[in-house]
Amino acid sequence: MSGRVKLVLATRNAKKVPEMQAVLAAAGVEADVVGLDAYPQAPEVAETEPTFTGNALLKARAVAAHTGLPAVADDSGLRVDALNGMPGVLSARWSGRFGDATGDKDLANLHLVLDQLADTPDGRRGAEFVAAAALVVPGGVETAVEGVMRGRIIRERRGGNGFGYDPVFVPEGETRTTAEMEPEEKNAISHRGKAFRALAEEIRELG
Ligand code: ITT
Repeated sequence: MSGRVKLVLATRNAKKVPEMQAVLAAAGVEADVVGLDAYPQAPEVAETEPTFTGNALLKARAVAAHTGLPAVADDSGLRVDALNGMPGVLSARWSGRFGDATGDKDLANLHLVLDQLADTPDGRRGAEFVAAAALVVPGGVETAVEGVMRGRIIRERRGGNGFGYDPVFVPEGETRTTAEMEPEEKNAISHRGKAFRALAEEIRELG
């Protein structure tokens, strides 16, 4: 088959739609990607699974069923070696109700991790961002892939780009945090960039 693919990206995070479009375009895949803004009635899916892949599949299945279109969903987070892989799937809500009350949950999450690592020496501050991306075709295949970006957690925030834990994460082989990089630079090495690129080949097949 050949032609333009129409896809729904199961997110209300407006930044992810152009990111996915850019990855697909760079891979030479012609696709129209729309976010959930185009489907206000789409169900809210709780991320109840213990793995990133499980949660990405839950979201993609629900959106494929609702829209009747191929759906892509991602789930991502930070795994810190010295915290036995936490916050992991709990990354977005690590600081719990305290984080809600501060008005800047991302900042509260980041400071909690910094405090937890306060006594961890520089040589043991390894961490990785992980992203799972799932593609579900109604009545058809389900595919899930994972992307990882290794790095370390520094002691103070640096940089104003990105979101979440970016200001304290320095990728392997870099001196800058991911918050000090341009979006294209980060996409080229990031967990989500890798996962979306891996899925691009599957999406090409739908055309
Ligand atoms: P949707 O679920 O609506 O797509 P979200 O922003 O909540 O949007 P995730 O569940 O995928 O996205 O992200 C979980 C958390 O992991 C996020 O809140 C961040 O704290 C962290 N995280 C994931 N990717 C990150 C990145 O590239 N840079 C910094 N933090 C990241």
